[in-house]
Amino acid sequence: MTIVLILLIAVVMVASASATLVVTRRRHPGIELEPPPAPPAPPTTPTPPPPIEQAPEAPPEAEITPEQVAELEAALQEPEVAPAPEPPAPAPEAPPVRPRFRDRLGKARSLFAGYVGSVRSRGKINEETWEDIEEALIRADVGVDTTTALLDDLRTKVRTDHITEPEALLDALKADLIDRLGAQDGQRELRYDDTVTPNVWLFVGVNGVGKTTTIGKLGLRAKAEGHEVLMAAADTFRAAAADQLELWAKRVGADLVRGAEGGDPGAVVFDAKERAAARHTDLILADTAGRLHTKVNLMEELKKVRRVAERPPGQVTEVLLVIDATTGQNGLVQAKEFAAAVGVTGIVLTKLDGTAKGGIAVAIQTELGLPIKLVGLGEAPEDLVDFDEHEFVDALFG
Ligand SMILES: Nc1nc2c(ncn2[C@@H]2O[C@H](COP(=O)(O)OP(=O)(O)O)[C@@H](O)[C@H]2O)c(=O)[nH]1
Ligand SMILES: [Mg+2]
Repeated sequence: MTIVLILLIAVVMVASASATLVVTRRRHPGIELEPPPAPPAPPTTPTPPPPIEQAPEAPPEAEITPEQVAELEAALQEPEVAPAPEPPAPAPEAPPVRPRFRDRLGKARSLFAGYVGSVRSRGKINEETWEDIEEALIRADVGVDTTTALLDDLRTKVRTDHITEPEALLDALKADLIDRLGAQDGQRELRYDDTVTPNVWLFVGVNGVGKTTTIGKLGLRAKAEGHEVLMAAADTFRAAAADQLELWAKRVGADLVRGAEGGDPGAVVFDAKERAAARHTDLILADTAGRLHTKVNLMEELKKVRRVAERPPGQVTEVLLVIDATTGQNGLVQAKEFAAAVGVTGIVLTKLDGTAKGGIAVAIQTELGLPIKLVGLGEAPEDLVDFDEHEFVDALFG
């Protein structure tokens, strides 16, 4: 009996162990099992599987159908468009910085620097000193007449003020230049009469000097100052000229009046005035075609444009002659002719940043008494700045 009982217990134990083994194998095929723990658990509660450290085996590779291949190829050819990344927040635009004369008058500064250095290096004033000064002024486009006048003044000062040092001589020259370039109070400002509507500013000059660009830059400034601006494309020689002004008008947010190519520029100015008066636009910037001051018929046409612009409503408050500073002494001849024909009220001296030598500013102001109101120190809108004789002369001698 006891033997039968022992046998029975043994059979039960063996059966339970093999059952556990089968269950574990089914759940984790491929896992090497450790020898069954002793004592064996009761047959009803199977031993929990050992913690899995390995990833389960990958399922058998599925076969790829031709449709899937085609789909994949299409996906490769047409890469999924990734959603556009959020555009970076625009960096706050730095306010345009007004350029400094000394940074832009490159050519003029280097020309003067050589002579000034040479005058200083001598330690005394002698004949070579005077030659240096004369050569510097002539080469800087100041012109013979103004140079002679400047030298006469300087010799007188040397005598009366007992100047013996080169440095003091240079200071006297600077003071004289500033004096000649100086305008009377208020003469330098752009003339605007707020009792008339509209004010007309007429821009005249030879080809390519920067008339249209100056109108654009000035338009931005006038708008910022609160004026309502209308641009009149009275340069009817080429359609492209009116197109160029139209671009500026859009940028400025100004009204624009243009005529047919080859049309009457006077008619454009007439229309512009009517429109400005009807819309209470207070400032008309009128572009005109570039013309050689030597062409009599073209200068006559300009006179007519000015006469039309003078008629009411409104009034011409500025006739600005735009001169390219790099043309040197010829700028003086242009100024004389335009002044005689249409009564220039001020000068805009452009491209002082280029190869200009700057002296033409002295000649125009001295010989014609025409105030230089604005100067162009580059192509950007902020590069059109008010003329300042102190800054200009300091830049030349800096
Ligand atoms: N560097 C420089 N270029 C200028 C200046 N003013 C105008 N320009 C350039 O001169 C060229 C002729 O200007 P534009 O206004 O068309 O001359 P317009 O024929 O008199 O109307 C353009 O390329 C302008 O950008 C300036 O002060 N400096
Ligand atoms: Mg133009």
